[in-house]
Amino acid sequence: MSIAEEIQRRRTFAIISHPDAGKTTLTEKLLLYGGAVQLAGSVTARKNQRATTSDWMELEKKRGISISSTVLQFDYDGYRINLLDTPGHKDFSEDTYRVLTAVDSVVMVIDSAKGIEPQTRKLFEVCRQRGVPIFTFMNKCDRPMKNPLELLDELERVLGIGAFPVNWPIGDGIDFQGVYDRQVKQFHLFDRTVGGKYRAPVSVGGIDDPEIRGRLNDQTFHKTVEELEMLEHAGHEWDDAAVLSEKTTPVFFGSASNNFGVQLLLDGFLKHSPAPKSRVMGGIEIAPENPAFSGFIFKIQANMDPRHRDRIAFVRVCSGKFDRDMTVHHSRSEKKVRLSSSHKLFGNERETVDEAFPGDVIGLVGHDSFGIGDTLTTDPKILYKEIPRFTPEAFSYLHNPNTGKYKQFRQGLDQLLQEGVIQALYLRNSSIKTPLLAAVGPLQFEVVQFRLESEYGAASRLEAAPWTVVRWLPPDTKEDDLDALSLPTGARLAYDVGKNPVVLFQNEWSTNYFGETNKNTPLSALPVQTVKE
Ligand SMILES: Nc1nc2c(ncn2[C@@H]2O[C@H](COP(=O)(O)OP(=O)(O)OP(=O)(O)O)[C@@H](O)[C@H]2O)c(=O)[nH]1
Ligand SMILES: [Mg+2]
Repeated sequence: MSIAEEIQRRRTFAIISHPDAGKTTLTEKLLLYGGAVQLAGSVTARKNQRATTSDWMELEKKRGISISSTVLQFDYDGYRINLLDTPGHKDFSEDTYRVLTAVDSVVMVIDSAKGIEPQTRKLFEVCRQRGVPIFTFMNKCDRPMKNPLELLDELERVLGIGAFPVNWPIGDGIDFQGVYDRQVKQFHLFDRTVGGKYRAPVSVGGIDDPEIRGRLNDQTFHKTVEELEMLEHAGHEWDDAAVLSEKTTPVFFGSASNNFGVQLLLDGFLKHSPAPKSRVMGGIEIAPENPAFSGFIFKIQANMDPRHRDRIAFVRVCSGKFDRDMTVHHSRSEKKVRLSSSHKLFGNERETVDEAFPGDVIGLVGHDSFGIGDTLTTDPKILYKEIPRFTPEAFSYLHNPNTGKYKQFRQGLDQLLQEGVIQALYLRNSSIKTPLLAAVGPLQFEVVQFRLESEYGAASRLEAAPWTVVRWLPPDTKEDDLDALSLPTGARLAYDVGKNPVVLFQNEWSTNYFGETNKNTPLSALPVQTVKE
């Protein structure tokens, strides 16, 4: 296969939504229908745990929510799929937003009973800004749902995107029986399977098929036919160009937990979603066909596999071909490094990979100098600046209650900081050695404490700090200038990990007051040099 063909068959996408809409459930079902697992939940069922392939962390199993994104690579129908399941909770949105830099399209999952929820809306905006095409899955049609026409209307009204229904739900709630494929004008009526572990048996037929008609009661049949006529009347056609330019989102209905509509989503998505395309960086266009290998690190994760206890840097390949053992330029250190330990990823399972192409996400092990955002390339002129930063809004001290475990505590915390699980700040002129942690949301503290304990055997104790706002000072601010600032009561000066000076404020009011009393010192919500160009 030529490189061009390899690129064309790659599909790299994320599943996004508000918490609990069913992303992880849908991920699992895509694996089932994609032939990557034989039995939904099987990877972990073997170990007698009720969990999914993509929620593999202890804490995720315990809380039933995703706290970290997961990469799953598999082959299906000639495609090489790189699927990324993301956490929905806003406290973990930094992780989700980083993933959005690494994908070419997304599947947005909506709980059909709830419609568009706040976090979905935010993620949608990010996709739109980045020019990422969006496919929509209206999930949980097996529960009392909103009127499907209303759901389409909501997409157009709330998100301002055209909605094109690819299939249509037949009945809802306990009467939900399947979907109508508007492309080929066929009913797909499914049977439920126990726990949705196996593919749902399906009968397929046209509107005149007596078997199909016999399975539907008069009310459901007539309602569906009426709605379908209305849709026909509206006269929209599938328009690939409108989807790729984010003007329209194709909408699929179904139920992930019952496996209804999953196959149609998978096939429709693969056929119409984009292969990897060029990226523009600093005015230069880097096409995937560019002979130079290039990619960037969008995520770092340690201890994925308790048997290995190492850290993986996740790289999105953007151009050229990756070969195991190749030597590349590493942007942060400006050094040449040899990439020997490379893996393809499937949840927390990994397998050595010898080559990879644009669109692929690979895991590199054993490079302590790699950080989030770093570019790896054979052409040092290529430099990606993709990774977004977030402004922390929650601050806490993290104490080590057990001095005998100082080494584990420190080592664990350093690792988690490097992963970007949380940020650390250092108070200026302070004798306190206790780390001050800064998070986008408080659940991040819980993750740090849990992982310190379970992965490093280090207990910890949180103590709330009195600030709620952090602002960066101009990076060239001198120590003397810092001394000369007039700080409102309760505010403190500190440094971030990059030694950039920041001010911590108790509240917005105090932040504004600083602005008035220090008119020549502009504040910024993010470190100045990393603000996206
Ligand atoms: N009735 C019904 N329940 C569903 C369906 N799909 C998922 N669920 C349930 O919804 C709950 C949340 O599902 P998840 O897949 O964990 O949701 P998520 O979007 O991954 O959640 P986060 O990752 O924490 O944001 C679980 O209890 C699922 O069993 C569906 O089609 N119908
Ligand atoms: Mg999840």
